[in-house]
Amino acid sequence: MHRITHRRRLALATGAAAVALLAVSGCGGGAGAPEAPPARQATTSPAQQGSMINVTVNEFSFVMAKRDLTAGTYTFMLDNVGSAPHAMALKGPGMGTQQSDVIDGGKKTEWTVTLQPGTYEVWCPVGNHRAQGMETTLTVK
Ligand SMILES: [Cu+2]
Repeated sequence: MHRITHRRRLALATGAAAVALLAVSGCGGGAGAPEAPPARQATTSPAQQGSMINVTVNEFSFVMAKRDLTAGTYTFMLDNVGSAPHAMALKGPGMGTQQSDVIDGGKKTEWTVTLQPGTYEVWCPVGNHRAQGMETTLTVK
């Protein structure tokens, strides 16, 4: 009788997994740190020629978006949000007394003037509106 023992051992080779290292190449500083953006100044836009200024008129108020200006040419965008007719009058250096068109309630008009340094009176020349509060002042430097 023959007993044949047949053993085989399989040597399992454990393959070492190669870990691929991603080399981060810092090449010459091409991709540098982000540069700080240029500083921006939050300026209110200085008065330029033809600057528009919103003016809202009502019974009985006179509201200007800006009342401190520098000398130059301005277009007043007059918006009558009331129901009575209104207008805008100005009195000051270099212009004497002038006024815009009178506009009915719900209408708009534009009025362009050139202002010099000084203080201007602003009011509504319709009826007795000025006495009822439709007036303000404008300072030009
Ligand atoms: Cu008025």
